[in-house]
Amino acid sequence: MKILIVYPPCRESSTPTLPLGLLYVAQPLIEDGHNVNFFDIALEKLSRNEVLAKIKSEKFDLMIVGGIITTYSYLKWLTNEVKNIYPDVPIMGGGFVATPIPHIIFKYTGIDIICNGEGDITVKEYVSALEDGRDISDVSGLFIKNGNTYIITSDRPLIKNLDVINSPVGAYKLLDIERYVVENGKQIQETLESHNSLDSYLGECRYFDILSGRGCVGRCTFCYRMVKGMRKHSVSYVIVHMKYLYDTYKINMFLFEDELFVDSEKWVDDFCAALKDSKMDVRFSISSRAILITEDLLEKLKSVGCVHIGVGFESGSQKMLDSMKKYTKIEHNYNAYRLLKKHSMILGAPTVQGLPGETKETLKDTLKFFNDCGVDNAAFYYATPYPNSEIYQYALKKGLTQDEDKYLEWISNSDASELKINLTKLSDTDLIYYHWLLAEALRRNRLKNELRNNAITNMDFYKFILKHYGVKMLYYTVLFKLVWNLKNAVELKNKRRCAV
Ligand code: B12
Ligand code: SF4
Repeated sequence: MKILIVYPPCRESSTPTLPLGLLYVAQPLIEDGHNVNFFDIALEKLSRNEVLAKIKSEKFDLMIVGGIITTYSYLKWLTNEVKNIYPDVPIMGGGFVATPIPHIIFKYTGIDIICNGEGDITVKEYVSALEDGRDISDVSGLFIKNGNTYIITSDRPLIKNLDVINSPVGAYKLLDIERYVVENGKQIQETLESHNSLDSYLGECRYFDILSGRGCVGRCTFCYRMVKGMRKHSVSYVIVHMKYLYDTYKINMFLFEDELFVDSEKWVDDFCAALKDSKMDVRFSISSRAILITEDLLEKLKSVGCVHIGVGFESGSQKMLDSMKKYTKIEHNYNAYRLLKKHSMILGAPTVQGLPGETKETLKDTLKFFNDCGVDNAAFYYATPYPNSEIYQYALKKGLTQDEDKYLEWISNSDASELKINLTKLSDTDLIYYHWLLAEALRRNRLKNELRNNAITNMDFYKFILKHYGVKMLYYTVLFKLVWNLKNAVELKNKRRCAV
């Protein structure tokens, strides 16, 4: 069967991100001998007309689409257009943009079938049933459009042993991998350079996304969990995959995209030992929870090339951490930050402001946490309800997102650094103001740390001031000049009046 996989951009101007989910969907189809083509729209940087022209030039029996919720608007446009051009070709959707909202997808887009959960086995069985002309409602894990409503087929059991899924090494060949490796590599290299971590780096950064497992044990109120629980690949599976990428694409910087790399101490120990034995000279980035960061863990990870750890700090207010069900104490965040600094590892700390219950006091607590701790690398996001998260249900109940289609259009093509919806009793202005104060605190901390470490030269210092305060300085200079000229004009006028 001829299959066209299309990856719509999560943001129309964004740099390409490796479409991991769709690569895992493509792999079993290639193994089954199907003729698969992959089209990453963000990578090709095509206009909408060019996209349609390209699709019109292709012949295919099935189209597959997926992505995150911020592609909703693009996906809606694209699939409706494709349905007009090829009314008889089925369109299958999946991933975070489709699975949580079948009622919306079937009503507003051109998608006919949605994968309910993991796609690795479901897609294989669906395509095989389609090809053989069998009844697709016998395939587990599907939502099938049926007039104005839809059918839900039997549940697809979770794949218990993740190692039965082959790494998508065949699917990589469908894409121009070099582009992702280099374009993302440049960005990562800048981050490493700006944190003076070049000493621990290996020259040109050749970057790749990879998974060591799926899922998370947490249940934070702002997070969408497609499947329950957490599963890890075996250490040997991960090392073999890394070695393939190291040998084939010369990858020297891996980003583990799973939410929780640090699962058990034993797994991490075995991983570090196996990576050492493999003799691969690589660097990597992982994610963990603050509570799991220990001195011993960091020493082990650093010794085999870990340079960056993402830890969801989320807030500096214990009240907010509790209400978002983070199951973390502020002390864990302090401790994690202290240890990461001690071991000169880069921290990536996403935080979220504006969840229900946020007040000026809780925001001040977060500000205090940032100032006390001296955190110099974090990302500030506004609480944005994404479908099927607990706060999405809250927003629906409160009538804040009553027209779901309009709301999903509104949050499309953007990220949570823009205030899209206010779930608090604070005014929008207050929320934006505190957000800005936090960003300022971060900049100050960065500057202080860099000065303290003597890590910057005078030239760097002036560059930093110009970069972060240049526009403000320009603004104040213009304002000052205006006031000064006004004052002079008034004085001149007075002098003239006196003279007359
Ligand atoms: C990598 C990543 C990103 C990347 C790129 C995302 C991408 N490639 O699409 C970047 C960094 C850009 C990103 C950004 C954001 N992200 Co993000 N990100 C992830 C992350 C960590 C990994 C995604 C992944 O590759 N998973 C692994 C693959 C194998 O799983 P999968 O994609 O689910 O695919 C499987 C199934 O879903 C299914 N499937 C998927 N598609 C299809 C299609 C068909 C037809 C079929 C049959 C099956 C199928 O089969 C696959 C194999 O089983 C996830 C969390 C996670 N670990 O899943 C969050 C996640 C996707 N991100 C999320 C969010 C909220 C964001 C942001 C909006 C956050 C923000 N702070 O602003 C931004 C938006 C950026 C923007 N608009 O510019 C949410 C998505 C919520 C939602 N409903 O969409 C997630 C789930 C995190 C969370 N738990 O809340 N993200
Ligand atoms: S926010 Fe992080 S810790 Fe919380 S459930 Fe999502 S992935 Fe897990």
